[in-house]
Amino acid sequence: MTVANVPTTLFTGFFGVGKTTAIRHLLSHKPPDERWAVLVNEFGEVPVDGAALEPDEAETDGVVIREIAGGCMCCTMNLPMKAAITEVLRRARPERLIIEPTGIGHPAGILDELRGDDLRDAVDVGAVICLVDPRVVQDPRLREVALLRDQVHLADVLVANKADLAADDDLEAFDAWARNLFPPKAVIETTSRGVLDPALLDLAGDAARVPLFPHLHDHEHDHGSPESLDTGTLSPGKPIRRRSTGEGFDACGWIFDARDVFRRDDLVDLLGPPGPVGNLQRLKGVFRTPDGWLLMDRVRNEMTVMPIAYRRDSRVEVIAETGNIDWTGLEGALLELIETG
Ligand SMILES: Nc1nc2c(ncn2[C@@H]2O[C@H](COP(=O)(O)OP(=O)(O)OP(=O)(O)O)[C@@H](O)[C@H]2O)c(=O)[nH]1
Ligand SMILES: [Mg+2]
Repeated sequence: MTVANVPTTLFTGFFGVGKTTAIRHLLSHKPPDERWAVLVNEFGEVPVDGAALEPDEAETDGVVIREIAGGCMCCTMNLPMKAAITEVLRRARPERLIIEPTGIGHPAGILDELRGDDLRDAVDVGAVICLVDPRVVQDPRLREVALLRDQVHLADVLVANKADLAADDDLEAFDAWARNLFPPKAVIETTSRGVLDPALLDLAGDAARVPLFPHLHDHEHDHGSPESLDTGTLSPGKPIRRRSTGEGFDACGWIFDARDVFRRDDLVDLLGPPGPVGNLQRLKGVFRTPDGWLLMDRVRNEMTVMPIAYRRDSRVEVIAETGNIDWTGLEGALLELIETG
């Protein structure tokens, strides 16, 4: 039996806007007897979201999370994306599919793929949900970035997330801007921590929305090496390192042996804002420290550090505008934070 018409929702939005947070919130409202699949594409080669998304043991039931690392799902030529969707549909046979592209994924390419010959019958694409940070609206430099404009333009549902961090005038500006967009949005929401009405997943999308910049995703970039990350060969003090580039951004990720233990406070000083690392867009890491395993999550100059259940290895992924970070220097600094003896 082939899968057919699996309700599918695409979450778009720039690096760190809260896509995964919103998906986690929706997963926590999943009816217990349903099976959902989540496909997450990360820009860098070292996936961290999977570790962060791993639900508590009790919640694992009925949720399948699949990560596609190292790339940009937006490329129409990106066969791994199509293969991953096909595989997750066939193997997990989910009753719902949620897709999170990278922060710089162009939704047009993904939507073309989902509505194309190979997947059209398998999935039923619902409303496209785009998250934005409302603080961006008053910054024309950011608001006018073509990719962000297309993420917004192709969305049926526009959500201002991180309302808790925005000033009242940011939220008012967002509202005025969102209501003036053409064609109009089906739903405009303001929220914090990705709290969204699960009914949005059943909202129909408007397939007639077309991109303003259709050629943006005809870009060239380096998807890095397709080789798998073989963590079986890790040894203490000798991390695996992976780089990828594209769209004016560089990503570098490391995976460390689980026996490497990092000095917690020095780690926060190194990787947190303002920090010596330089101007970065996004940082996600899980680290073993003497106080336990920690998740570090930084979006530009905001960082949170919290305990995490993941225990397999320490790993970190950093994304910055091209040329902003000395990766070898950062690797050296990380290695110096490993406790010895
Ligand atoms: N203060 C605040 N923090 C938030 C909110 N939503 C998400 N965050 C935090 O912002 C950070 C990024 O959230 P994610 O959900 O990982 O964002 P994302 O869009 O999936 O990020 P990428 O996949 O890396 O592009 C995390 O530390 C979240 O806890 C919010 O409404 N308010
Ligand atoms: Mg995410």
